Amino acid sequence: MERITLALSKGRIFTETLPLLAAAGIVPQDDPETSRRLILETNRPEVRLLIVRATDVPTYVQYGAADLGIAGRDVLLEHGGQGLYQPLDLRIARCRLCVAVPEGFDYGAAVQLGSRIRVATKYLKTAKAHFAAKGVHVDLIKLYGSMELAPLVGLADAIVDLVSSGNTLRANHLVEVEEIMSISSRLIVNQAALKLKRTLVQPLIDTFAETLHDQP
Ligand code: PRT
Ligand code: MG
Repeated sequence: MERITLALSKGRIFTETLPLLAAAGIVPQDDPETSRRLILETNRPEVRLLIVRATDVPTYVQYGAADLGIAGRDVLLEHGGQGLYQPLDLRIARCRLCVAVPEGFDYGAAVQLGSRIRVATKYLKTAKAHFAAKGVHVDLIKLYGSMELAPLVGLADAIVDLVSSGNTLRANHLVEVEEIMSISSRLIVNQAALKLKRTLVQPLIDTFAETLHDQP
């Protein structure tokens, strides 16, 4: 039997993908929040899900360990997208990538003066491209999480991070000073799988597209 494998992360992406899968008649047999299984069977024997870290999804798909995947635009930009076909913006797990600074830090003045600004972020490539395009001098510091802490303890002047409600920034006395881009998650497909498993892959892409089209 020919099978297809979809890689995705647990948490918000899994939760927001469930209705799309349901529209395609796919129901996972386990809940990744409670199960320790990393391979989830579904009600359809030819479809299974891999639960991986959000940043690892493009890698699984690039190398064909998964035929399809769902990943944020933030993650795809850092990965580079090699070997990936990106047919659909699923409009889920939405947020924005922003520059934020401590309350009271005059970002505009620092930029105008041409000062070097220290910026902590997980998104090195995207941040580098953003500041280079604006001609802002920055020293980028790579972190893997909790970027909001960096300005509070003097590690950085600013951060580049994802914001949705803004509660995390507010709780840490940070303010958003620049939106770099809006973010949502995309369906990604291994280019070889698209050709070799077209009879299974294409209908799934089509159903997702129709479901999105029917949403406001
Ligand atoms: O959490 P983990 O370290 O395991 O991995 P991850 O953070 O890469 O995964 P996950 O599941 O948290 O995020 C997966 C994807 O969801 C990201 O790649 C984004 O495309 C998308 N997404 C949407 C978000 C958010 N909204 C979001 N708010 N990812 C992270 N956040 C974080 C943000 O980094 C910040 O710390 O939530 C905090 C801000 O939220 P607010 O509501 O307080 O503004
Ligand atoms: Mg997270």
